[in-house]
Formats: sequence, C-alpha cells, structure tokens
Amino acid sequence: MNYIKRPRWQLSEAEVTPEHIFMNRRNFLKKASALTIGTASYAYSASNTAANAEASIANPNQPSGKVLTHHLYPAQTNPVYASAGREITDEMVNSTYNNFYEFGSHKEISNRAQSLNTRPWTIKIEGLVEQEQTIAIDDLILKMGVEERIYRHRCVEAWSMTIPWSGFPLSKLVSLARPLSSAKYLEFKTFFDPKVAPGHRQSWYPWPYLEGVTIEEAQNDLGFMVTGAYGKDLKKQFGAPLRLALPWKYGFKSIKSIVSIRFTDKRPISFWQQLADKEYGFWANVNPAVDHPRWSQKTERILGSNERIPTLIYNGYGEEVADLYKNLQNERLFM
Ligand SMILES: Nc1nc2c(c(=O)[nH]1)N[C@H]1C(S)=C(S)[C@@H](COP(=O)(O)O)O[C@H]1N2
Ligand SMILES: [Mo]
Repeated sequence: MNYIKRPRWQLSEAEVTPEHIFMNRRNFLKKASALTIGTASYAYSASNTAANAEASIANPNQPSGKVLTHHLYPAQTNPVYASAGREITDEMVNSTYNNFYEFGSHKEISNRAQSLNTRPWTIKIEGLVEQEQTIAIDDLILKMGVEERIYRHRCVEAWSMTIPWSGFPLSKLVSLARPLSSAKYLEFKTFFDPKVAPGHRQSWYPWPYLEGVTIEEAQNDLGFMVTGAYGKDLKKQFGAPLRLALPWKYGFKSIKSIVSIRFTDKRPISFWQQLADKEYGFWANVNPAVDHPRWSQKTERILGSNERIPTLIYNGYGEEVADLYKNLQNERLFM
C-alpha cells in the first residue's frame, strides 16, 4: 500500500490507479493531446459536453423520469486530480458501508436507499442571487459537463476511503447562480420525504439534513458537485443524484441528495451542529491535532483494509485550502 510518502503530484498515476482505469486514461490522454496543444491547454471536454447538452435537452422537466445523462460516464479524468496518493477503495466496499441517516443510523443502508426516486428531480438555486432558478438535474449536469477526480474522504468517525468521483466543480455552480455581493454563504439542503426515508420519521433529528460553506470555500477549485462514481452515474446510497465532496473537511460536510442551494448572508447551522454543537461545528476541517470530544483524530482506518494511517491536516489538501483560513484563527476551524 502506497500511503503518501511523497506529495500527490510526485506520484505516478500507475502507483495509485487500478490498471484498467490507468490504461483507459492513457488512451484518453493520447487522444486528448492529439487535440490540444500540450497539457497546459488541456481543455476539458466541457465544450464537447455543452454541445451534446443543447442537443439532448428534450424537456427541461423530465416528466419521463428517465436518467438522461448515462452517456456522460465514464468521464475524462482531470489530470490535476488523477491521483489521491492512495489506493482507490473497492467499489463494493464503498457501496455497502455508508452514512446516510435518512435511511438509518448505521452503515448498512444501501438496500433501503434504493427506494429513493432520483428522477424527476430538481435543484433550486435561491436566496441572494440575481435570479432564483429551478433546474432539472439532467439539465444541470448537461450544462455543467462532467469530469472525474480521485479524492480522499475522511469521516469524522476516523475511517477513510479514496473514491473516483465524477461531477463538476462547485465553483462552476456558483458562477451559474450569479450571487449578489451580499451573499456570504451557501446553504445546501437534502430532500425531505418521510414516506421514502424511514429516518425522516424519527422526529428527534433536525431534518432536513443541511450543510453550508462560505462563498470563498465554494470558489476554491477543490469543492466538487458529485453526479457519479466509479465511472458510472451516482448510486443512491452515495447521495444520488447530486451530492457534495469537500475532501479537506470531515465527511459530514459532504451532503447527499441535494434539492436546494441557498445563497445567504447568515452562517448556516448544519444538521450535526443542531444536534451536537459541542462536537460538530461549521468549519469541520480535518486536523489530527484536534481530537473529537469522544475520540482521537490522530489516525484513520482505511476502509477495506486492516491498515491504520496517520491523519493529515486538511486531509492532505493544505496546499490547496490553507490560505482560506489564514485570517480565521479565532474560529473553531477543526471541529
Ligand atoms: N443527507 C445526508 N448527507 C450525508 C450524510 C447523511 O447522513 N445524510 N452523512 C454524511 C457523512 S457523516 C459522511 S461520512 C458521508 C458518507 O458518504 P458515503 O456514504 O458516500 O461514504 O456523507 C455525508 N453526507
Ligand atoms: Mo461521516
């Protein structure tokens, strides 16, 4: 196992990527470099997918209930995030060990989560924006295009995985939303449907699941709106049809099955913060030096292996995100 001894950018893809993906990527990069001039101008297929998009938006409200975006996967890998310096977690392991409290407060929710109907599905963009909008999920995906990124995922419970997500940068969604200058935060909300989600009938939880980030965090390149994983569109237990991935923060920030994104001037109070403010805060950046009140955060268990490894500050993404926090020393940044 190849736990990060060198920074991510010094590892070769082959060291961290399963062979078949590696080979596909090689082929893809060959094709890509035939089309573009060098890697610096590696222009994502965004224009490509945008062209497809215009052609395939048949009905913006998708009354058919069909997924109209299967054809976008597997997506091209963004070379900047082609490796997370760790082995990718086995898909079966990942698909059968999930936190999704809407379907139960344990990890074996994958069967139950299949009752979630993810089409038709709309996303609301609301609050402090030039114009509020409601977008059908596949229209949004086609408009944004998709790419693949390999990210680490560190749960506050001290286990971790490495996942090949597909999706689009959160920053791109911020641009689409055209926020007003008064907008300081994004507040994300999960669906609420007690008929479908047994957890929603447990009234002691502050449903719907809610999370937030600052607009600066949302504009950082690492924030990712996930629409697929392992080269396919997103499984329900992963938070289909749209979830967040913020790999430098504890996993609970990566909210699943999003129905609305509100731009606001008030700091959102997340689901977990409402439940236990002494244990979970707004920032929730990974830091091995700051223990959870009930356990240590120094190490993490790699899911699907017997290995325990040291946890890294910002989950190893400090280079990308540390600057966001340099003037916030008085905040509870690490819980
Ligand atoms: N709506 C919703 N989003 C959620 C959760 C949840 O219970 N409900 N759990 C969070 C937690 S604690 C983690 S670790 C990740 C788990 O994602 P995974 O099941 O894909 O590993 O989802 C996060 N997003
Ligand atoms: Mo978590």
